[in-house]
Amino acid sequence: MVNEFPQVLTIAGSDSDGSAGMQADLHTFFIRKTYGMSVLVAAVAGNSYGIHAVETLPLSFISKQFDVLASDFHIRASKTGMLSDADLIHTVADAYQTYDFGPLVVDPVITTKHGAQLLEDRAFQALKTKLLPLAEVATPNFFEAQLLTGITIETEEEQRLAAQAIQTLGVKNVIVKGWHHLAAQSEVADYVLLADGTDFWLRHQYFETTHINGTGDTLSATIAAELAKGTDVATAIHIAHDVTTAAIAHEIAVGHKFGPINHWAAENI
Ligand code: PXL
Repeated sequence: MVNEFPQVLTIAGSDSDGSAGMQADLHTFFIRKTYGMSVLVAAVAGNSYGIHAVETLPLSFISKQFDVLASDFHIRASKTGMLSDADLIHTVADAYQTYDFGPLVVDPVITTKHGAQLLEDRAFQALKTKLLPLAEVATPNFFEAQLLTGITIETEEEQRLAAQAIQTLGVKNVIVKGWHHLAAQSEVADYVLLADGTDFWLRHQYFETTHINGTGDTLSATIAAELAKGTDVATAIHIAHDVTTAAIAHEIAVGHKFGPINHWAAENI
């Protein structure tokens, strides 16, 4: 009876406005009927206008959170979010190799949704060489996939090549998220390459909205939640795509500028 309920972990930063990071992950774990736990690595002072300050937690405290969770719970899958410096990434990768926290979903948060780079170079290298090789699934956006591979993505063929190149970093399954400019603004095509070499495209309508905070967090958190329940990777990715699309399609009015997506809209998927 102990620890039977599916437990899932986010290793992430807190975003004070609730729209992204750890909060978006926990909203997602809740609607996927999993029990969410969290290792807090940083906190941002954010609102719908942007991020105004960032603090990172002491590494010893981050390690302590891993230790106490491992001593009590059966975490069946995990995900990482914003890990903005190299020491942080090393601490997380070490803990992940020490304990069994299930398959790891890495959301390689390198850029904002609009392509601005968030990571300094040492952190970028640590992400590539330490964290991504541990990933069961990685979920780079269009910009992150280009930075990780050096491939300029202007066609679906180049998107496919980028996914293959990311697999060579040691990632088992990859989803390279599309960018609406590639498809004349009307649709977005995400490319999925599985560990066994099979692949598929997931396409959805492009929604013209300013309420997209937490989109990447929600996609990767849904995959982690589903893996924690024992769902196979391909099905988990399909569900994550449907959840994220539904949450973008039904806007809620929170904040003055860039608002959150709507997790309740995805509750019945
Ligand atoms: O959505 C990316 C993200 C992840 N983690 C934190 C964030 C954001 C975006 O604002 O604030 C803490």
